[in-house]
Amino acid sequence: MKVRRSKRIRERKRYEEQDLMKITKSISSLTIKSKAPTFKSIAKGIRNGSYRKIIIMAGAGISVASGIPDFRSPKTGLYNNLKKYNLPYPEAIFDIQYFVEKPQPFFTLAKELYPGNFEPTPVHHFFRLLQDNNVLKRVYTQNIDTLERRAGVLPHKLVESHGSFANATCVNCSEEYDCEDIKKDVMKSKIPRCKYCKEGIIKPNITFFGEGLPEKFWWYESDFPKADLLIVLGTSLSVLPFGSLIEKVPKTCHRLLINNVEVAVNNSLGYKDPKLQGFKFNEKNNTRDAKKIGDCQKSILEFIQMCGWEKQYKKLLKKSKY
Ligand code: CNA
Repeated sequence: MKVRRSKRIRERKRYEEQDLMKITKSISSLTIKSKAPTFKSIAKGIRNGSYRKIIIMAGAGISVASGIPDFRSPKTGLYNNLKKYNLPYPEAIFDIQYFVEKPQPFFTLAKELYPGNFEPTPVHHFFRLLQDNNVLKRVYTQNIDTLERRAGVLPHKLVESHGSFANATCVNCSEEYDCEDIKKDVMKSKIPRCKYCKEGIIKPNITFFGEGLPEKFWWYESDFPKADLLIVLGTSLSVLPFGSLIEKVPKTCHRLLINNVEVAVNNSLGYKDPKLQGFKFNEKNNTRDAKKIGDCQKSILEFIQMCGWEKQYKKLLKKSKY
């Protein structure tokens, strides 16, 4: 009798242990289920109003479709096509020391890139759609082509982090000019000179290597901690400090990369600061990073559709006066 009782106790204990194991397993599977967002789930989130403070980080890749080459794309990127400028190193074209001595290569390029020659792309219109739907916190662009403005992104919603062609300044006396004031000279391949001090070169307000970033760039310090979604498009994220801003959003903020190659994955950029870790797309513990690899224009058209903004997009295109 005693033996049977202790056998029953042992069996019950075993069952209890098995139950406990099952519960533990289902809890851990629940943790795994709180997994990362996707391109699709983020679009759905925008559609149902889950994201209301969206920050955009954009780069040269978003303007390639309008005819402006980016920097680093193999074969087509600007850095691979600078032979005609006879530069000591590719970055010299945007180096302030070099510019002051030899401004011609920059102005030859400026003639090609001057605002007015290019139209915004679907990605630029998408920024406008975010703004019109009151979910845009801010667009941070590295681009100098002013296409965000042309798409109707309002000045207070836009941070041109590396400056732009919109205005220009005399490097000698700091007199300010509008881009239209110097356009004639640039188009005639003439170096624009200041009409006040008579000697200074008038340089478009693009941030060159060796110059400080525009005041507005520092808005990121209060913007990024408030974001609930970060969308990064058409950038290699290799220019710092801009590239490091992906780390400035809260840990709970979803981050979506839309680019034709993966960038900044697991500190692939080799940031020296250990806090800069990059995207975690492929890691098991990823709970916030999503990616859509491919042409950003195609991806954004798909995204616009998934957000339920197709009609609005078509209307916007019709209304645009380009
Ligand atoms: P980058 O380093 O050349 O990177 C561009 C990224 O976009 C790369 O990862 C490309 O693979 C990717 N890309 C290119 N085409 C597409 C496409 N169609 N779809 C998806 N992805 C694509 O340029 P960044 O912007 O990262 O570098 C910062 C520099 C570039 C800034 O200082 C800018 O001033 C400068 N820049 C600006 C312009 C412009 O204003 N349009 C043009 C060229 C360079």
